[in-house]
Amino acid sequence: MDDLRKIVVLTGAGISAESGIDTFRSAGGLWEQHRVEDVATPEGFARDPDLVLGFYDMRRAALAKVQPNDAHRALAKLEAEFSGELLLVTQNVDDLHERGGSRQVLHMHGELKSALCTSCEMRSPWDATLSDRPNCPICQAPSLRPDVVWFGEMPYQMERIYAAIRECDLFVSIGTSGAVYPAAGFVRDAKDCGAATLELNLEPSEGSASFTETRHGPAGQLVPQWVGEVLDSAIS
Ligand code: BV8
Repeated sequence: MDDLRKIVVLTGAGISAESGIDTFRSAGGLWEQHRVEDVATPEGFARDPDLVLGFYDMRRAALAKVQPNDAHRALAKLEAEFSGELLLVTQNVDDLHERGGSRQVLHMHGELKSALCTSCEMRSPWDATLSDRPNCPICQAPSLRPDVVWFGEMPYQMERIYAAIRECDLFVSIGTSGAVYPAAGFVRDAKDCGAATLELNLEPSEGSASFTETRHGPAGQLVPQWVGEVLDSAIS
C-alpha cells in the first residue's frame, strides 16, 4: 500500500446491499422481478413506457427508506483524508455514496434522482415520479425519462474513466459481479497499464481471476478495513 498516488474505485450494487437495496443478480434481485429487456433497454421503454417509468419510480421512492452503510462512509473518509488522487466510479444509480459523504461521484450508469428530457436532452434533478408524465422543467415538453444508462446505451464519462484508469496505481472493484461491460473490463485495462488490482466482494465475481488480490466478505466490513490500511500506510 505504500506510495499510492492515484486510486480508481469502481462500485456496484453489492456496496448498497447492506443498506437494503436489491442487487441485480442475487436471488429475488431486481432482474428476477423484471426481465432486463423489458425495463432496462430503450426498446423496452418504447414498447411499454408505463412499465419502465413505474419500475424506476418504485426504485426512486425506495431510496427514501434506506441509509448509507459503513462501506459508503469509509469511501467518503478515503476521499477526505487520502493525500493522493481518488476517482470514485459507480455503476449504481442510487444516491448512497453522496449521502454517505462522498463529494465527487461519477455515475457511469446515471442516477435515479435525475431526469433526462428526450426533447431538449437536458437533465434536471428529480425526486418525484415520472409515470405521471410531468413536463420538462426546461422546455416544458412532457418528454422526461429516467436519466439512467440502459443496455445498448453508452455509459457516461467513459473518456474520463479510461484516462484515470490509465494513470492509476491501484484499481479497486467493490460489490460488482463483473457481468456488465464496459465496467467489467476495467480491471484488465488497469492491469494492462501496470496498476495493482483489488476485488472486495461477497463472493468471487466473474472477473476475480483478473485481480492481483481478492478479499471476500461483506463490503460493510471489507471496505472500512481496506480504507484503514491505505490511510495508515500513508501516515507511516
Ligand atoms: C454498452 C443502470 C455500447 C440501469 C445498468 C460484450 C462486450 C461489451 C458489451 C457487451 C457485450 N455483450 C453485451 C454487451 C452490452 C451490455 C452488456 O454488458 N451486457 C451484459 C449482460 C453481457 N452492456 C451495455 O449495453 C452497456 N453499454 O455496451 O454500450 C455502445 C457503444 C457505442 C454506442 C452506444 C453503445 C450499458 C450497460 C449499462 C446497463 N445499465 N444499470 C439500472 O440500474 O436500472 S446495468 C446494472 O447491472 C448495474 O448498473 C451494473 O452495471 C450491472 C451489474 O450489476 P452489479 O452492480 O454488478 O450488481 P450484481 O447484482 O450483478 O452483482 C452484485 C455483486 O455484489 C455480486 O457479485 C454479489 O456477490 C456482491 N454482493 C452482494 N452483497 C454484497 C456484495 N458484495 C459485498 N458486500 C455485500 N454485502
